[in-house]
Amino acid sequence: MKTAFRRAAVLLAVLVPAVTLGAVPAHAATATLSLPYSGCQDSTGRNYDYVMRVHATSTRSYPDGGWIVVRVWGDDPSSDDLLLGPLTWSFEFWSGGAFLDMCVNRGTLNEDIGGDEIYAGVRFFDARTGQQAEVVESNRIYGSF
Ligand SMILES: [Ca+2]
Ligand SMILES: [Ca+2]
Repeated sequence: MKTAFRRAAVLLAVLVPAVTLGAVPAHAATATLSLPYSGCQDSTGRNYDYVMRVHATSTRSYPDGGWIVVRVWGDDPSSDDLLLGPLTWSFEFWSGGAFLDMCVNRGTLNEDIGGDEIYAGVRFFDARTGQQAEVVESNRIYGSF
């Protein structure tokens, strides 16, 4: 199951330029988690319930490229549950932002009886150093999956 999700996510990855906002402080990464669409089909034709999207931005420069690692978590009082990932997207150049799309099922997001609290942890790695350069936590999605 995890392997299937991972493959879907990697194949659906798209890197597109995002508008750079003047108000964003230098070197501050952001991550916005959303469920923009119902229904998602991976490259093998398998169907899922949702497209889950991370809009990641950073004003840091990555002259040699890098990669982004995403983990989707269910927020809990004691310890958070890893629901999906780690998923990795590589980029050769960085233009300020990227939309990272994944196919997910309701069952993956149903981390609690009743309401669920979903967020993404996003880590940026710089290919020049091979080291983690930035880390950011997304907003929460509250729902009953
Ligand atoms: Ca929870
Ligand atoms: Ca639930």
